[in-house]
Amino acid sequence: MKKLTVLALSATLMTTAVAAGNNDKNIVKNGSFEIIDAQGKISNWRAADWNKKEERGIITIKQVDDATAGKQAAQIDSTVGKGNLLIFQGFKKELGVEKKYKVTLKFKGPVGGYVFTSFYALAPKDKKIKPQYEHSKKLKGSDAWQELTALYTIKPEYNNIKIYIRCTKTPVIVDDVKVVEVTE
Ligand SMILES: [Ca+2]
Repeated sequence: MKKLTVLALSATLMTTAVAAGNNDKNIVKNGSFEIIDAQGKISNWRAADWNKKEERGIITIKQVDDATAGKQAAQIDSTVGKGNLLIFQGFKKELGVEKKYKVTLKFKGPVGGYVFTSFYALAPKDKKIKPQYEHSKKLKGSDAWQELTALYTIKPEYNNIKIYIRCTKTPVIVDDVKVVEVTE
């Protein structure tokens, strides 16, 4: 088991590509948290919080053996102990078409807190369009694994999407994150 730390909001912007036409394809990379990069960090995911700026601390995403898919899951925690953290990654969507996405993930904990997801979609910068920001329902954490599912419809004018997996309290364990395009 490797432990690693990620400085809040120290992430560099990731560029990811989306394969079109296959609605079984998981758009999220490393959604099972099995892959570790050369720096010893969980690949493809970054962490942030939405507390006041002065309360930001070190957010940890560590691999743990308690998994629902594969061998490892991600445990999200923070040195400031306040919760309200998120892990995220980005992907691209074609401009000019509406797209629907289904999110599924498994989570355990946080007792006394909630887990939910958000989609934060941006338009090309030169258009100055307000972001589309959508949230799933909030599910109460417990000691048992639970599944969260959510559907998002992203409008044609947006092409740069981030998926946020959020918790209001820590620690929480997450595994088996999938985002697929719903083509109906
Ligand atoms: Ca896993």
